[in-house]
Amino acid sequence: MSKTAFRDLLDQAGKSDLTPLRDAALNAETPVHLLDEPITPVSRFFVRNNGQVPSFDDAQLKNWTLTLDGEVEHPLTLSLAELRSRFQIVTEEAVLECAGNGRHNYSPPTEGLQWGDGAVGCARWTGLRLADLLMAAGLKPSARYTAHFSADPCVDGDGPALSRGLPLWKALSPETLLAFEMNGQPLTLLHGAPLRIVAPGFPGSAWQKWIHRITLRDREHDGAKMTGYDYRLPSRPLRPGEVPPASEMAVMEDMPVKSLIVSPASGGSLQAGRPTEITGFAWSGHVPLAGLELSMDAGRSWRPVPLRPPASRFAWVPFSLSWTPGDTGETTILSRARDARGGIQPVDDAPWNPKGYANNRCHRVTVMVAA
Ligand SMILES: Nc1nc2c(c(=O)[nH]1)N[C@H]1C(S)=C(S)[C@@H](COP(=O)(O)O)O[C@H]1N2
Ligand SMILES: [Mo]
Repeated sequence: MSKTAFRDLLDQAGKSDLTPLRDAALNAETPVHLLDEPITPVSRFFVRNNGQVPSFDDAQLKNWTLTLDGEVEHPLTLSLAELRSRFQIVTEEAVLECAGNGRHNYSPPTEGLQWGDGAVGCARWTGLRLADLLMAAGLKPSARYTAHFSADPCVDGDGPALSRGLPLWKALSPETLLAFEMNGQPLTLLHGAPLRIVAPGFPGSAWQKWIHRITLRDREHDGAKMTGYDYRLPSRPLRPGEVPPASEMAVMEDMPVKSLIVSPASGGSLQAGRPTEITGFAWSGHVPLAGLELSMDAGRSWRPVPLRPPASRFAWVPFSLSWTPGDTGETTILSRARDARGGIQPVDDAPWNPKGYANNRCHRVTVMVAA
């Protein structure tokens, strides 16, 4: 489909603010300066599709079922109404970030969508805990990994676009949900209606949309986009451009500590002597966020910024610092977040990997300070 056809689809979905990427599938990111709310509105939430967006008629949505089978004692098939009534319903805020967010920062460039920095957002997710469903079915001792199935085909129509899964430890973690609502509204089609996985801390690829079947497996799942180099990172540091054998690649199970400056917007202008608010968000995956610093001189000096605890364990944390620019001319502002294990955003290059995942290089905005 052409970029203009994607524009029309985004307009129809109320997502005119998004920037479509050049690709055969519908993929669109948020301009970073529009990520200015603690809960990203659905209208501004990025969209990532590995294949075609499926369509479901009213009867299909009404009769939707989720099947749980494989290494379980009692295979189950439940309607949406049964999923809502039989299990505790929980709501949590969590960041959803595409593994490829920030890929444009890699040098040498890697294959894959050339995302800028806006393939991320934080939403309020409502659904049931995947663990509760697995307990209802009863796990066999052989169960090791979940396998998730959806109806979206590849762009060429040949086979499923994506079938990922979760290691059992994550499937059983309380934050892992089968969600049917985003920001208090039923999921929209582009975000996986009527049912999707929410796997906070894992890359977005693990957040399977349009899910209708979960099979428990006795080994790591090997579905579409689970094997080879897809959504995998090397087990050792690489020289930029080095491609190790696939056997040295491991499934991504975490996202790195990261932050974004939302205001001022890059390319904007400020006035010398007049205080301005520098605002943004910081977050991390399974290792808690521990601190944030800003540099108003391109990384020569840093100022710590106090952070509140997140609203939910995997929500992003807003930051704000009042700054009065002194010198006139072009200035680069950087944000650098740190996690509780000493992980810190690199000022220059993030560790290179063949598919360009998990780029957490410091975000920078360049502004003009006028007299
Ligand atoms: N069925 C299905 N689920 C999917 C995908 C997909 O292509 N098909 N893409 C995944 C990827 S790579 C990401 S980053 C997130 C994006 O979720 P969003 O489109 O709701 O922002 O969905 C994930 N779930
Ligand atoms: Mo993704």
